[in-house]
Amino acid sequence: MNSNPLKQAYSIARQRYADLGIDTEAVLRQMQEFHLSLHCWQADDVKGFEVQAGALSGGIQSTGDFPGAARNIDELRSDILKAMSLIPGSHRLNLHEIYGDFQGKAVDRDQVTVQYFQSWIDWAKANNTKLDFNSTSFSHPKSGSLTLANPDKGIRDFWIEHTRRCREIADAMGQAQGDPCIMNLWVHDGCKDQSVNHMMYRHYLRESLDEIFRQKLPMMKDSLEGKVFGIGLESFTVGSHDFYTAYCSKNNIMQTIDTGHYHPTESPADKVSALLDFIPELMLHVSRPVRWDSDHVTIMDDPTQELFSEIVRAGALSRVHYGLDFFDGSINRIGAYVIGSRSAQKCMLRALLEPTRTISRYELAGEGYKVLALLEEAKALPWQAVYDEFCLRNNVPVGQDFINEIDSYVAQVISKR
Ligand code: RNT
Ligand code: ZN
Repeated sequence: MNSNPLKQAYSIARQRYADLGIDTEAVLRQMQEFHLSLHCWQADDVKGFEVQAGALSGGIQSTGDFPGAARNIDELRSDILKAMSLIPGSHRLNLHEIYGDFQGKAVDRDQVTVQYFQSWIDWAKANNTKLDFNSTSFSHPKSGSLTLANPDKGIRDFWIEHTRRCREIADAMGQAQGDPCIMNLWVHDGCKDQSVNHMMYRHYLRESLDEIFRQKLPMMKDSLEGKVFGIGLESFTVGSHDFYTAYCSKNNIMQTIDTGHYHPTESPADKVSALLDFIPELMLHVSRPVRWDSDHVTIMDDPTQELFSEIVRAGALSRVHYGLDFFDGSINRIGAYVIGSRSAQKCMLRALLEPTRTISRYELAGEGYKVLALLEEAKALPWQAVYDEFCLRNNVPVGQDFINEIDSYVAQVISKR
């Protein structure tokens, strides 16, 4: 794209925002410090690299069989780097335990150690990125419908051991990168149908977590992710949002808000200010539920915009970790990363460009219509010219130009798979 008209558009936008007291240069600097944590599992439909891998379980599903999914660690790394090259700024990579470099060895989940992630640590360093991590309790013969909350002590202990080891791996990653690695803990535990032992399951989950968190590890941070239901686990979820809100606030632990994990009319954005006075930080799993927790690719929809706006309005930018969590197997997967990431960035950019201080003054003065007026005007301000400028400064394609780049990657790389 010719950069002259883009530069002109930016300078007009800069003036337009300045009239409202917004410094777009300062916002561009904030955008540069806004790091997403790209989830590795969009690249291969949540399969991972375990030699003994079974089918995806745990109540989640990637639908579609678009050709070209990454089949091994080299392909996945190459795809992630391609996607990152089309997203302005610098971003982290969020790994699940099943994406270890197992080198053809069957390593069971209660045997995993950092040695299987050493090549990831080296890769991250070589590519100037940082890692986040997730224990993996799904897609395993012992996954069933209950893991950390299983009444069977043997099964519970197996998953406690797995999670304990994952925390050590996360800590080693954090040490290597000189920045804490966030380890997200999500377990699918629940019941398909009516059940009468809810209190017992929750008690076991609580006990398991207490045991897991007994070990203090300075270079990792835990985050706990609840949800409403999973496929085949529709009637009851042990680790519900309420359960983790209570657990996290009592234990001063970070909580994960996955935007697909609430009732359809419940607002994930409204959790931000409700939680942040009680828990230290938040992790996001930005996703897009379509009728259920379908993990469609993130777009600039109202719930996503509202979420980022609430974070900025709360002054909580640096207390939130920005993970993505979608996995659509029905479209080009690099395209999925690029669209989802750029859309999340655009929502953040719009949030940062909001004339919040002025709106707040109106609100406190009881000038309701002016609040509404500015919020409505802000929607149509030329934020897109600022995003284009952000892309230009980061040497990544502007607008739809990334489509050509993905097309040539398909021709040169993916079509040969
Ligand atoms: C499932 C949770 C969880 C997973 C990943 C793969 O509903 O959102 O975060 O998507 O761990
Ligand atoms: Zn999630």
